[in-house]
Amino acid sequence: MTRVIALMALLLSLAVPAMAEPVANPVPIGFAVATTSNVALFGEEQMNGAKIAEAYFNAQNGINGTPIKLIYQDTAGDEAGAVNAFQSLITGKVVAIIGPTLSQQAFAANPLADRAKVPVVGPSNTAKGIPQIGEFVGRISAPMTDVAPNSLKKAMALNPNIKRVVVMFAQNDAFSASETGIFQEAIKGLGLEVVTIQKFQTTDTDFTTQVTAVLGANADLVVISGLAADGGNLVKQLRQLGYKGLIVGGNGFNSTNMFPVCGPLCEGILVAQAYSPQADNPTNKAFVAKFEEAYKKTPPQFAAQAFTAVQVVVESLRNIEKQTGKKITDMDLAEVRVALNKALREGSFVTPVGEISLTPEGEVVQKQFYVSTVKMNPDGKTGAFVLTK
Ligand code: 1QQ
Repeated sequence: MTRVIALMALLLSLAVPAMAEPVANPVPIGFAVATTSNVALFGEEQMNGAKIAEAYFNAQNGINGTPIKLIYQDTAGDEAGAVNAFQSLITGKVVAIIGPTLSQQAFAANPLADRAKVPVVGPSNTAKGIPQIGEFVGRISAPMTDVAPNSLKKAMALNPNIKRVVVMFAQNDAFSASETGIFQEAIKGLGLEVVTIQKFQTTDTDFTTQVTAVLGANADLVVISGLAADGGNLVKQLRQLGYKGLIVGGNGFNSTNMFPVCGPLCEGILVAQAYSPQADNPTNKAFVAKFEEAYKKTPPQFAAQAFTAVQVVVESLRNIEKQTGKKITDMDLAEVRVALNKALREGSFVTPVGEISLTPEGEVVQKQFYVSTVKMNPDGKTGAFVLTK
């Protein structure tokens, strides 16, 4: 008898690892962005977009009747913070992770999720090489190869006499280093001359050395790849010390939270964008209306991309239920993670950033991009991205 019990216990213990671990109800989706540090200038906009998405999709019956729950984790601004956030979401049994904020963080944290077979949807990672991190890594944020050069063409249309270009970039940030390479190639492709390349750090606050070099170079155009805090201060000091020409900012300038940093001196910066609040599709109209109602302002790109990331996860989970005839919450977590990674690459989604899909490698396919000019309000702290004609 004792031998039978011992045998049964042994069989049970052997069976445990193979036993299905169901997905929780509501369905947990990890959302890991920076809500502290300088990078929170972006993360705050991402959180705003995510909260609208969570309420919106749950009001639309969630996953065919099962609600979703975003599990928020602060990544702060560095790699260690992103790694910790991802680790805790993976062990916290989420079906997918949306995040992190920076490409710099993605290169450190995404391999963890990839090894655990947890799909990652990058909401704002635009450096070259992100989808190639692994099979479980994808993004809905268009790479700067597709987006950034548009702003240079607009700058040339505004000032056909541009010849001498200064390029500046934050050398300690993977996105900025990637984007400046794309800018430099595009500048040469347009027949312009890069007269000097100036480097800085995202932690810098004093840019006197770099600005002096810009003024000495007699440039018609300054092209900056940095993040919102450093980028804003750099623009401010360029203007204060007398630079009068056009300024093109990269994706790190795509936050209205940069406006209080350069204040009235943000006026006129040109920025290429992967989102326009004016985009004419039903999801964007609903998103803009909800966002304006909640926050009394127009949604910025990072909020729209955060909403989009939640949307592609929700719609892919719905698609899995449709295809299998099973409820997500009756399925095994590991099985759902794998099925979700596949479904993300098979769907087509009408989102605030337009109709998008992901390639098998996880790269976003997006059709439309925009260029906007910063217009500051008389208060000198708020302003808007106005589509450049
Ligand atoms: C990246 C970016 C940043 C500007 C996101 C906030 O594009 O790190 O890839």
